[in-house]
Amino acid sequence: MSATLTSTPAADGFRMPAEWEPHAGCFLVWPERTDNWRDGAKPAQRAWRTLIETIATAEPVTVLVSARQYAVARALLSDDVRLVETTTNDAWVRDTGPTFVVNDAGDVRGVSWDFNAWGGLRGGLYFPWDADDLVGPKICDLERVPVHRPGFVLEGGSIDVDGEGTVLTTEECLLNPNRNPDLSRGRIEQLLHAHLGTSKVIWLPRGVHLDETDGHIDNLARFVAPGVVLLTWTDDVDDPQYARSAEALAVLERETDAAGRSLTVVKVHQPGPLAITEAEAAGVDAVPGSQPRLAGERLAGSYVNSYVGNGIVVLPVFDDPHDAAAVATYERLFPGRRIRTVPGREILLGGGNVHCVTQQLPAGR
Ligand code: KQY
Repeated sequence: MSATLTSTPAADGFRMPAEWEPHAGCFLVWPERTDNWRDGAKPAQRAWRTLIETIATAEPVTVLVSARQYAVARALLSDDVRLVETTTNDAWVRDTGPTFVVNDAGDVRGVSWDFNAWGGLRGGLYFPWDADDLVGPKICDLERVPVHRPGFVLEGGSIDVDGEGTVLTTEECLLNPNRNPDLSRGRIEQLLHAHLGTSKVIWLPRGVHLDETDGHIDNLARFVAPGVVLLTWTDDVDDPQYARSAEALAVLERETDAAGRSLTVVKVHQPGPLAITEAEAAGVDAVPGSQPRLAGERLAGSYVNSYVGNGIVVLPVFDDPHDAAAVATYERLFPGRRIRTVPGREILLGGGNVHCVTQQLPAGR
């Protein structure tokens, strides 16, 4: 078993690297629960297959999969994708997996936060979540990396770092009483710094409209280089997203990062607005205690929810008029990487997107 450490990463000289730094691999979890993924999760599994095979062109991919689905996934995925039989509650490894940290010597450790399904009994999205809460330590075991257990509820999709001391997050999520009701903003900042090796938090007020995670940053705004932030945007002042993006922009325009740099903000227009169709809603099993999926409900679609891998960027597209501009924006921001698109709608129907279902393992020694 991986050693559980009692120090903090920062005290031991570790920091969370930016996603664009080199990776040793990427983790995903195979989707199967039919109260979140329509039509027996088959359309979602096809979407995962495309995503997995795209990332596998760039770095080694490991997929955690239940015993029930092992043979199904093995038949669908290419041989170089590693499958590991693991019990989980759903497929959001960005949030259930560890946040990896590195030091200058190339050592890697995991930080395994507490997971309460995005709000526990106060608005959480499913019950139980005990198997998901163990995904972080299990991945650390698999990778033989020591693990920190801060005892603090946090999801990987609620933080974003530049790898140079700055962490971006939202008040809507991290200050939500359904995560850590007894911790003040100041104490949360201390815990972030101690576990991410950061020294500056930039707090944006709210995430994407109707994002069921309570406003995860990875759907709203993310660092794409030191001093550069990609922000989901709409030009429609009557759209509920407008005020959210505009207030985030105002904060980003007046803030500086940990190194004292002003930030350049790049806007990417949101898709849609997108909504669940009747047929899509009808394909999801209605189960008490799970998030209902209702026809006509708006989806929290965003192109910001992408994955930056070795020499590649993978972003979701939606068969939407804004897709082409989003791809062009990524091509401009990442000139040295292949820009690859994957169909994002099936993942979005489950409540997230490409970034939410991936977790990078940084390259160590
Ligand atoms: O956005 C994410 N990081 C996760 C979304 C979870 C949705 C659960 N239905």
